[in-house]
Amino acid sequence: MKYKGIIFDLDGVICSTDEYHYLAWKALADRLGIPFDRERNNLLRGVSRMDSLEIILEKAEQSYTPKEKAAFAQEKNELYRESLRQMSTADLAEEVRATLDALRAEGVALAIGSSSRNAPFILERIGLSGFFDVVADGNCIAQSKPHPEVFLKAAAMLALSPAECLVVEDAHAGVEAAAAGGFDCAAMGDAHDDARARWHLHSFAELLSIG
Ligand code: B16
Ligand code: MG
Repeated sequence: MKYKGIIFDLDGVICSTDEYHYLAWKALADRLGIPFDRERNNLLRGVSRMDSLEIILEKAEQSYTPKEKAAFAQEKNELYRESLRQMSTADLAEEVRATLDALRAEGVALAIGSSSRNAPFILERIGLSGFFDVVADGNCIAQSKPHPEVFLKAAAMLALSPAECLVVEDAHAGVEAAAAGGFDCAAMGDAHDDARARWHLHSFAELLSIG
């Protein structure tokens, strides 16, 4: 492994909470009579909660006050956290756990770089609280992906430069953020074919065969 550190996105890379995000946004959009489907949901990957809400409201026939928007975001988050409560260590794939352990054994520093404010709760549910050397998440940034702030913060906390780190992402917004910050990126899932990524992973375990 030529990288000294790896910064992992959380939702869609370490675990799959993306379906829970979709179902919670879908419930809110249905209640408000706003068209929303899985294709539009892909636009929300890696994007902050309030920015996600704004994307959904682009299809609304009326405008809403900041106070109403804050209430909508809270409503969605409560539904989403209800789903997260059902998660357990069984939601961490064996392949992911084994790959993380192998990377650690190689001496690679491991970080989380997530837009989510629920990242600490998710890590706790899947048994990874305290596992990563560094957790940079939605609670410690002002600008979410595609801005590179969360990855730059994670690299700084690892005391590494962007050139020494690899970012692993499943969202186009995240691949864009990695490129903007000067990081090499390994893309998977929805972002697999993103041309801005240096590596294109079919599986998480393929990380072990990178350079
Ligand atoms: P929250 P990631 C992102 O996490 C999700 O991909 C995105 O869909 C979500 O809107 C965002 O977190 C904010 O999440 O509402 O929990 O703060 O992919 O950057 O780990
Ligand atoms: Mg993601």
